[in-house]
Amino acid sequence: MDAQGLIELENQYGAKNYKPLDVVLKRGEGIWVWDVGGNKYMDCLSAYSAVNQGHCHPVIHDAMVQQAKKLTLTSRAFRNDQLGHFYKEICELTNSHMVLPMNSGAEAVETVIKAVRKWGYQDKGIPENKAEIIVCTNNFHGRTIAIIGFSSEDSYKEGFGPFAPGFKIIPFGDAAALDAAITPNTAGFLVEPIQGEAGVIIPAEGYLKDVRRICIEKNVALIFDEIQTGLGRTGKLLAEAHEGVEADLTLVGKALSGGFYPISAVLSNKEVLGVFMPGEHGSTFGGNPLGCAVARAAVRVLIQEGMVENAEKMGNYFLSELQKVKSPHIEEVRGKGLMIGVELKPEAEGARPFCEALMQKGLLCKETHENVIRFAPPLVITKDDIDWALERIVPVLMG
Ligand code: IF1
Repeated sequence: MDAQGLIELENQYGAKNYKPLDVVLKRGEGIWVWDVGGNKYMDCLSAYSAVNQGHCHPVIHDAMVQQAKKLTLTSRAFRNDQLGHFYKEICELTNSHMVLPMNSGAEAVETVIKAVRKWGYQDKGIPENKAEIIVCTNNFHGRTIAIIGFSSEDSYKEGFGPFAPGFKIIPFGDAAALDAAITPNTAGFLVEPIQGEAGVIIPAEGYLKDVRRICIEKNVALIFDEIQTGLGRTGKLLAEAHEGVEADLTLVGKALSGGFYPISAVLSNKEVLGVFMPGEHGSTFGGNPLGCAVARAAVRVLIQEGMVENAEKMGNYFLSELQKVKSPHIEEVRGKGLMIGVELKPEAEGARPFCEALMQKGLLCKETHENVIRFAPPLVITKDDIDWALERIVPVLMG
């Protein structure tokens, strides 16, 4: 069936919760994807940083196939021979002391909300049902009812209320606002080190250090949502490393599986995640042997193939070249590693037409918040690949 036929099937049967570009993809390899018509594109979105290792990485593929022949799911009523290895490897890699595996990023966020609230009641002495968690404006942490309830984006909330109480919103990047917002009932502060969906918003140097200091001083659990910024995307294994800080709890997902399988995790010191007693939390697929085998391979290739260092080097090159583009449409070009945003001026009338023009030239990227073009290719990209992309991006930006 051709692209139009497949699009019509989607339109006939599918919920309309997305407005995708009209490109129907059939195959992916590394940074490249092909549509059903055989046209080739460079993927500059990486499935929102879930395919950092490149599409269909052979080592991760083989790990998945081998495990899928042996054991895929047992429930956590029993143990499996992949979980302990995954725990040890991910904790040693991230200097964590405890881990709780889940499936989607949103589930990891929901998990950390439960853990931090219980820690607040049990260890900090917050009165029952009074725990507060502070978040930032323009946050994106997922799509569940609790999470959209603390979004500052009305379009994510309209029609879905009522929402969970116990959240307070402060401006992103403003450590003084955090200090002022903390009360004796504050259990945690949940923040993306760089806001992705908000349009690659990078806080001023020192912000992460300041919020780390404030949370220690006031005994508030610092939670970094690294589901998008983590696992090499910003040129460090975790974005927190840019300021040499460590959160109390770190959330990872997306590229934790290299795009092969939904797996996420809450990484923590023992003090907070240790609050869970048997039967208090879990999920059918959380910690399953197939997901763990895939994650072990995905993390192994990320490190062994130098993808984190490559993201830093290629990101610096890509960003510096984009910053040279003297386009009348550009407001700002910003980024860290291979997490780059090109913000357009309001008079450019939105980023979507630029993404559609780039698609015609063989490059797939996505607008965010109307006027930002996000460039986030797989971390295996080379300088030649970036030059190929720039040959297409510059004329579109200058158009
Ligand atoms: C969609 C956005 C990106 C995330 C951070 C948690 C989650 C995400 C920082 C939840 C997920 C995805 C969700 C996807 C599109 C994409 C997205 F545009 F929605 F905001 F990346 F920027 N924390 N982000 O970025 O993880 O439950 O999806 O596994 O909902 O359309 P998830």
